[in-house]
Amino acid sequence: MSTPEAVSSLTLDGEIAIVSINHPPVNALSTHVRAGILMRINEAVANDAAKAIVFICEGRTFLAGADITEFGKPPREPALRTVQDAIENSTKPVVAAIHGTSLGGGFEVALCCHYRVAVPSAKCGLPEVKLGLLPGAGGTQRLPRIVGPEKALEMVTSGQHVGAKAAHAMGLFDEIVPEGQLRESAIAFARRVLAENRPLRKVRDLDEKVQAARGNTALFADFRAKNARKFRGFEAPEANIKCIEAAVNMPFDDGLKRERELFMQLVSGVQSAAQRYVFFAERQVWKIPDVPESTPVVDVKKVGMVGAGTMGGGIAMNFANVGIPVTLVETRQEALDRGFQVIRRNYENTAKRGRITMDDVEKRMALLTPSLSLDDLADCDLVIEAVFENMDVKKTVFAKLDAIVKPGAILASNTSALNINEIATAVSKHDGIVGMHFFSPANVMRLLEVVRGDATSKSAIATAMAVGKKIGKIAALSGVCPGFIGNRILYARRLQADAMMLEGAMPWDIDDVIYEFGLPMGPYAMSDLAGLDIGWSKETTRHATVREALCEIDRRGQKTGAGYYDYDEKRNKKPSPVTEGIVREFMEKAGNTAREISKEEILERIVFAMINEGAKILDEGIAIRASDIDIVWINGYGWPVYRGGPMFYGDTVGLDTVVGKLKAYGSKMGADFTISPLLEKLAAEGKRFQDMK
Ligand code: T1G
Repeated sequence: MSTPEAVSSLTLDGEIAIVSINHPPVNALSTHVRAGILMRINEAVANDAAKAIVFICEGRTFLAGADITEFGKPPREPALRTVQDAIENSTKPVVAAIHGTSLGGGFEVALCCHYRVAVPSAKCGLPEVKLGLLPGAGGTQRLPRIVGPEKALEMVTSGQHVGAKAAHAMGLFDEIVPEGQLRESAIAFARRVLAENRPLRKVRDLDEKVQAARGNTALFADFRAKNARKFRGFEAPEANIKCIEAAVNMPFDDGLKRERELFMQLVSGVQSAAQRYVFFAERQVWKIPDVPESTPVVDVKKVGMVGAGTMGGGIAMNFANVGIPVTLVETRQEALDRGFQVIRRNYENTAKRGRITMDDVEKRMALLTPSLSLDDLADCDLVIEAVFENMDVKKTVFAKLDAIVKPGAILASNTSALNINEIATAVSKHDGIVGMHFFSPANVMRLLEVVRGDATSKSAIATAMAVGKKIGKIAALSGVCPGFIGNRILYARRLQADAMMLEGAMPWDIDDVIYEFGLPMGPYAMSDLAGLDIGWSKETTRHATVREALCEIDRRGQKTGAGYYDYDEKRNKKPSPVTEGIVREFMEKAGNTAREISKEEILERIVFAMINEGAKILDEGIAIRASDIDIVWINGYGWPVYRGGPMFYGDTVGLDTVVGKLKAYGSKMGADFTISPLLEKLAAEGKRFQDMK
């Protein structure tokens, strides 16, 4: 445990006092950091030689916020408010010198300084909403007093970081100083403040922008309406909006009280606990116990992509987006042409939305090279295969690649479920084979499952993970099993959904429960979106399932205007009497009499089966840790982050409840259903997945 003296310092440069904090890795406002700041500010104010104060941090960033690890523990003095009051009420001007990312409580401290200067690379923001919180140290009251309520609403509900130039334009930073000259520039700025006899400007006293919006109820109503879909199910965004309303309609100190009250509600709630858990889970997922950070990685300068279809094209875009050239190989010119047309159209659509320029589009397209020959991949450092999901086809491709690629090249399969170990038998050097399972659309979905075969080398694993990070994915390592982590749990979910469909719950009844729980869509709407005919063929279909029956009458999902649902020309879905008839036909074939299935049973049988499958995945060592499973389902399937993921949700419900309910449903869960021994053990011991180390 550190001490206030160890993490803080006070030095004098002539008449300017410099208070500095040094608490790696991000100068989080832990207890002793707060005490250190308070101690040094008070010393500087009491020191007659000091006429002004510069507040600066060492290391990679200015204060990056409250110490998230301290939430949920008893509060310890000094409170952040005390530190802020000492700064804001200082009799000497305090200048914040900002670099790195001044975020959350860190930026709220900066807003209590009288002036703020920053280097061009600096960023600021109030990202508490991403933790299921709100800026609880006056941020919601001070921010709108500088940038106005409209911009404040955007900033606190998105948690976006704002770059120095924009922050300066909005008045959050008073001056941008040269990169690498922060300290001396801030001292010079402080001297100018003294020389020009500038006031001790307190943000809390700036009322003009909030008064101008007073009584403007439309501002908040419109903002709520515009964002209703995005904020669905979340508690924190609405609490943030209420705080900005308080800043507009209440005196400052009353607004602070309102902010505190709403903060305390959030910080003690399940949603914030879930989102803080995910914050750390997103950092844990990169850590592989037996593949240390020192593991050598292949420097991927050129990528080969076998297959330029939906997946191959989407995957290639990820690399072009970060300036890595890709050669895409197809077997037929028209397939290659179509693939490139789709990529270009995707980029042009992004440009139309203003997220990139047309110049970016051309630069990225120029990094993509079409080819009809695998021989063109001879100099690639990484080759990713995304051909038809058939083992023989994949093995044929890998056998050809084996004879072409250079020594040390990594060969990856984008397979969503097939056995990497079997694919590896097609090549001479097995240790370079790894799974890299992207999620569709591959240029959008953040998740990458890296699949470790029995022979996959540590370097291949480390390379795949590093590539994932480079292209902006969140990568989770999986062992080999059908469906790896994500799809294996998806299968468990689908088994329960299909069973209940033949017991009396229509597809839309089941989808509605899953949608209300917080996922973007339920299993049947998801199937319609992806296409019901993945893996289906006219030649082999046997009218054995509702899905086959739908495909047989050309109801293959959204792309044919009908699947489980009927779709209008704008792809709005509605329940289909045709599907209902087919479901009833199969229900009778199964000898079932339709029964009313409660929403609770639908949710529990589906979600508890997912948790149970996750426990098996953990127990078999397919996933390293429970939180990796949660990262997979949040980033690959849209599990609501405010519920932390299926494993965190199991902990929330209580594993004893999960086991008890699964036992109560008994044979309804299916003849092959078994409860995970690990789940039973944890439940019996009153433990949580989070308690496993
Ligand atoms: N508290 C504790 N640990 C933190 C932390 C924090 N605020 N931020 C980062 N870490 C750890 C992180 O777990 C990792 O640890 C290491 O630092 C490097 O982080 C009252 C209530 C600053 C942009 O939300 O966004 O203030 O894995 O890998 O990619 O209103 O960290 O190495 O052991 O992410 O360079 C608000 C959260 C808090 C900022 C740097 N602040 N942090 O990114 O490094 S709530 C935030 C970040 C609050 C007040 C409210 C990022 C970063 P380890 P990293 P990075």
